Amino acid sequence: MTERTFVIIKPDAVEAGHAGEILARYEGLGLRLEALDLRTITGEFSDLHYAEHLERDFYPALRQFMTSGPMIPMVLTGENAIAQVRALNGATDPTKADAGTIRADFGEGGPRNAVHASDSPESAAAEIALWFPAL
Ligand code: FUP
Repeated sequence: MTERTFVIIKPDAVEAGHAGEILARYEGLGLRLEALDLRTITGEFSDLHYAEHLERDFYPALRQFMTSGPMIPMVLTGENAIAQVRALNGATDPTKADAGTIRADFGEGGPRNAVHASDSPESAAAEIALWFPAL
């Protein structure tokens, strides 16, 4: 099934100079770029993106991190794009991510886990509408 997913190369990975390698790994899955930007967001925009996490104890640190510098949001299209990208990204906690995944290789821990990706067709549609409304 050809589908779209929404992905962010987060500020930690951009700052560390890993954006090109991470993007190459997504392209290596056979996925195609449909939109891409270098963008710094406000706290209010972070609240919209992470609406389901606003009340969580980790959210203030996550919000601080997500507004700390430029990130690369993108839309990727291809066969089983959502599941393929989630598998390549690895577990949310980089210390628990399988060897060879993006988070194991580039994540540090806490909110600094290198990447974000949609976890369902519904979240992909909502995130693409929020970040790339022209699509
Ligand atoms: P994921 O779907 O893998 O991005 O994970 P979540 O939506 O559960 O979490 C969103 C972000 O919050 C993660 F990328 C990292 C951060 N987070 C923490 O900092 N601490 C936690 O305990 C859980 C998540």
